[in-house]
Amino acid sequence: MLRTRVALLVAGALGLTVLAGCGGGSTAAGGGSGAITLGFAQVGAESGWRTANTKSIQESAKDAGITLKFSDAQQKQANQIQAIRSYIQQHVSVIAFSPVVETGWDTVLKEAKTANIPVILTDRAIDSKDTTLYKSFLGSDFVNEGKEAGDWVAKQYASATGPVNIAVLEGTTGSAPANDRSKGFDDVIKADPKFKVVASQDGDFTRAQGKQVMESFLKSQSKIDVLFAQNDDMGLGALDAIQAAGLTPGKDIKIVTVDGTHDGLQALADGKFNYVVECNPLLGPQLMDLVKKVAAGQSVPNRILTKETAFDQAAAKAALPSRQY
Ligand code: GYE
Repeated sequence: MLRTRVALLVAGALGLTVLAGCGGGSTAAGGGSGAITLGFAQVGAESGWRTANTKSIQESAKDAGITLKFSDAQQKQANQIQAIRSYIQQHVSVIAFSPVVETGWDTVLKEAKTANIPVILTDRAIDSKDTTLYKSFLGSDFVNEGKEAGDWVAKQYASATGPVNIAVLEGTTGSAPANDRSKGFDDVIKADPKFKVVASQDGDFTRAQGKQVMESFLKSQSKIDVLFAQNDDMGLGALDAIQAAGLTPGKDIKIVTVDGTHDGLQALADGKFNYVVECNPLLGPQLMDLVKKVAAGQSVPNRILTKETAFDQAAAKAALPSRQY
C-alpha cells in the first residue's frame, strides 16, 4: 500500500511527461485487446543525439499505434528508478529504458519481473549477472566506436615519432558508452608508447561540461595534439575553449568525436573536427517492433546491434544535406 502511494507521489513530483494516445486513461492496456502501453524512461536531454533519439521514439510509437508514457530522468539514476516503479504501478504492457549508468538496476528490474512486465534496454546496456531481467538490448557497439576513433588516431600519426599528447573528454562516469568507448580507444592507443593520454575527465556528454573541462585541460597541459571527445556535444563545447585559447581546432588540435549529429558533421565539414564515428540515435522503429513482439509473448533476440559508419571531412560534406538530426 505504502509502496503504491510512494510511487504515485514520486510520479507526481517528477512531473513525468505522459504522452498518451486517445482513450489511454491510466488502466493497463495489453490483455487480449491488442492495445499496448509502453513506459519509456529516458536518460535526459543532454545532447543532440538524445534529442534525436527521443523524437524517434515518440514518432515511431505514434506510427505504431502504441500508447507512450515518457519520462526524462535528467541524467539521474534515482529518477529513472522512480519512473520505472511508476510504470510498474500503472501496469504498462512493456517498459523500455536507456540506463544512465551500468550498475544498480537489479532491484527495480526484479520488481518489474515479479509484476510480469517485460523490459527492453535501448541504447545503453546494464552490468548485471541476471540476464533474465530484460528481454533484449537494442543499441550500438560502443567498444567498436572507441576502437574506430583510436584507429583513426593511430593511422593519422603512423609515421610520427611522437610523443603524441591526447586529451579525452569522457562521457558520463559509469555509463556504458563512456566505459566502452574508453576501452575500445585505449586498447588501440596503448599498443604504441608514443601515444600519451595526458588528460582524461568526465564531461557528462554536454556542451557546457565539454567547454569547461577543455578549459582546464588547456590550462594544465602545455601541448595537446589530439582531443578524443566521446560525443559531438562535448567536442562542440571544447571548440569554444580551444578558440578562446588562441588555437585553431582541427589544425593545432586534431579532434575526433562520436555520434554524427548534424552539428557534429557541420563542424567536421567546416574543418574544426577531423573525424566523427557514427552512433545511430534513430532506434524508435526497431524498438516498437520489439515492443509489439514481447507484448505478444514472442521470443526476441537478446542483442540487436545498430548499423553505423564513420565520417571524414569529405564524407561529412556529402552527408550533411540529407542528415535528419
Ligand atoms: O553518444 C551521447 C548521449 O548513450 C549513445 O549518450 C548514447 C550517448 C551518445 O548523450 O551523445
